Amino acid sequence: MKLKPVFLLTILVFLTTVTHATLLLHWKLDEVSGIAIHEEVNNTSSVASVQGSVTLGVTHLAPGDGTAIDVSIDTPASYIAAGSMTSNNVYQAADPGSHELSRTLATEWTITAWIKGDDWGDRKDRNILSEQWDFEYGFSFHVTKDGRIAMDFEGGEMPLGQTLAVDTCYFVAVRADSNESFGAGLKHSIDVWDGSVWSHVTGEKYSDIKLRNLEVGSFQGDRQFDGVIDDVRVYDHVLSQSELNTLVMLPVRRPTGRVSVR
Ligand SMILES: [Ca+2]
Ligand SMILES: [Ca+2]
Repeated sequence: MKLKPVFLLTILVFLTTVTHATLLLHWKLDEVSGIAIHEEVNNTSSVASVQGSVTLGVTHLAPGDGTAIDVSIDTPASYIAAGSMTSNNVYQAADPGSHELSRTLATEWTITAWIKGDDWGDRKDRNILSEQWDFEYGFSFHVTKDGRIAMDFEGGEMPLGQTLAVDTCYFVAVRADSNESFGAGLKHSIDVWDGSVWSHVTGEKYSDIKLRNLEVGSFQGDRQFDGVIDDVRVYDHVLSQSELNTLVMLPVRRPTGRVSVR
């Protein structure tokens, strides 16, 4: 059979335009003891570490097996010191020294996590993932004191996302794309899955982020999350809606007994 040139061209265009989001950092938070937290992509348990009184091994929020962590606002601050990624993609515990030596996610990126809050009712934000904040860099992905999901930058803030209830499991994501993939002028989307329905809030704000001195569950040892956090991910691309759907789908138990993801 001879393939028509137009068909071959279609295949070529397809292969060159389809890019998959690369998962850069992934903390499953499945530890049940100890102080080392495994980072899946770089396959290391030597970088991220428990600070303060984090409770390990609580019931997972993300689909599948494993566990999650419970962080609190108690003193001393409880969170995961989640390390840095340098510009040459080395994942390390130590501060790379300056923001210029840190990996920059420019043009597009995605952060995702599963959360279940005990309480929002305080004057401070409840951080899910943050980057060290100094000079012109830093970010804080958090829930505000009135229960709204937010992404805050040095020098800017994306408009607030959906209001979340306490004691309720949510998958939350912030996707950013300076190329306006969410519509004309729209450079970010804050996404919430409540177990049955997606909510999306899109807006114009965009900022590059750096992967320096990341913290899961707090912001510079303060503004801690109060509740359960599970399966935190950082991608170097914008996830599509179908990729988000895949992340929130429950595993299907096949007749063979094997578990797979739909
Ligand atoms: Ca987990
Ligand atoms: Ca608590």
